[in-house]
Amino acid sequence: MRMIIRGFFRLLRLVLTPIMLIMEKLSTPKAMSRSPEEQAAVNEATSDLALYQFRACPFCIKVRKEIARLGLNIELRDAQHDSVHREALLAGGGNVKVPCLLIKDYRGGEQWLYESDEIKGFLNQRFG
Ligand SMILES: N[C@@H](CCC(=O)N[C@@H](CS)C(=O)NCC(=O)O)C(=O)O
Repeated sequence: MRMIIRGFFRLLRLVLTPIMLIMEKLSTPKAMSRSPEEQAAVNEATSDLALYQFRACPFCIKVRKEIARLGLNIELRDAQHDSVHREALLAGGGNVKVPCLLIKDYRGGEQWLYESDEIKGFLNQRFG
């Protein structure tokens, strides 16, 4: 019975994942425009950020769309299939829950920000 249930959910994921990714592609907004100098400064600032995420997680999609809207180059780290990123998220953030934004500061400190709305709020405040 457990095998059937697991198989059902695997099948559901197989069907839903491409649909969600197509929907994401179709509904991702255009990036806001900046001067080359402004964009260079933003790129420099976002080099200290990384988003731990799953490809087909709706909360991650929400954050990725905001990242696209704000025109940010933030490294995306797959915490679902990449065991190194998964372990790093667990060790640093304390929980394998996504999305989670890793924010590094110039002194080498780290903040692990969970919750899609919190992440969106942070990105908007800093780059919006
Ligand atoms: N309220 C959270 C929900 C995040 C969430 O439920 N993420 C799922 C993936 S879609 C997850 O990480 N589940 C693993 C877990 O909770 O252990 C948000 O808005 O970020």
